[in-house]
Amino acid sequence: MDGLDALKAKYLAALGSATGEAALEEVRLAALGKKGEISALMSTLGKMEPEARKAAGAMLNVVKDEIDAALRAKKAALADAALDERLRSEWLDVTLPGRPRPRGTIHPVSQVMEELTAIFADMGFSVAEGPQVESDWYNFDALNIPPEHPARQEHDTFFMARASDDPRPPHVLRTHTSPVQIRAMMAQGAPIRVIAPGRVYRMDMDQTHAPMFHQVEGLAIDRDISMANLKWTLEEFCRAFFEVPSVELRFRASHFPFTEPSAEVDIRCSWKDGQLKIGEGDSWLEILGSGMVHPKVLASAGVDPTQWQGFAFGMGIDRIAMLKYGIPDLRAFFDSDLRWLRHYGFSSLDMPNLPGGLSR
Ligand code: 2U9
Repeated sequence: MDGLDALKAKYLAALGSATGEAALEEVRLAALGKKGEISALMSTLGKMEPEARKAAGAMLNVVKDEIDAALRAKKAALADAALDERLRSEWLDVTLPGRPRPRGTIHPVSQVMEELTAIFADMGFSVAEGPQVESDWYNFDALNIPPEHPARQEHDTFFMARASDDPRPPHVLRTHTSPVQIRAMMAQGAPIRVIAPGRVYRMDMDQTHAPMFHQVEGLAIDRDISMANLKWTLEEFCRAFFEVPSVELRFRASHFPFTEPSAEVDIRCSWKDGQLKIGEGDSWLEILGSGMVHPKVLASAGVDPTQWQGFAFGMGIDRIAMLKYGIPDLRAFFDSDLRWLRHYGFSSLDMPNLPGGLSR
């Protein structure tokens, strides 16, 4: 039976040095498996004399039980070690302070774009976008501004470079977002209700003008849209945007090549101690331009002016942002001064929407 002791010692040593499930399984198969050493010894019992068989069988069973117990113990120890390791590696200090709020802020122009998008979306307008480098046809001709029209000069246009022997007219940095509505009408036809917010470019720079600024234009075309619909739409917009219970608008006759009739729109306001109040007072503030889309413009965009009509308007986003949030100098808008951005910026976690409130 020295052989049995050696066998037992061999397997207990193998178990002692096993480091994982696979090694344990190997030892189990070699010792206790159907083709393992213990099973092989068991199968020799049949040929023994009854007395010897009894003694040898009992000893074999003891060794088998000992190896089996050692296997189970080792298995449990490995599982414990694995759990300890997981607990160590996944340890988490739940008493640590929460993450700080983001330090970046939303620029007032982005905030106002979100606000006006929410307001016009609620009135059934979708948002259209288009290229900032335009052909002169989309920027001027399609909007009833032919080459000799004085409005071409008034727009202080930035022209893109062309080869000196290229006879085609140069492309331009769009001077308004109107080409976006031309493209939208050409793509989807009438009826249509869109707003086009975005960057526009004019060669101009002082306290109230920057060479790049932001506009939003709106367009509503249907069979019987009138100035009355324009007035209601703009009043609703101003009331929602300035977050006041009521507003009063004044339409002054004006002229734009792309609308007929045209009107500049003022809003009733007061200035008290340098502070602007919208909706009350004895002053008027010009906030936008508007009118009924010129039949020639509809025709340029492939919309039949004998069947369809509608209004358009345009306003400066930077300007209405300054008015709403009391920002004095337009030039600071694009300086990227962190102190300015922290002062006038908005939390990135507060998305403007009508039910939740536009600005907080
Ligand atoms: C199409 C047809 C008509 C857009 C319009 C104005 C009047 C207007 C200015 C406001 C201040 C530009 O930012 S600003 O300098 N805009 O006065 N814009 S009507 O009319 C359109 C646009 C597109 C197809």
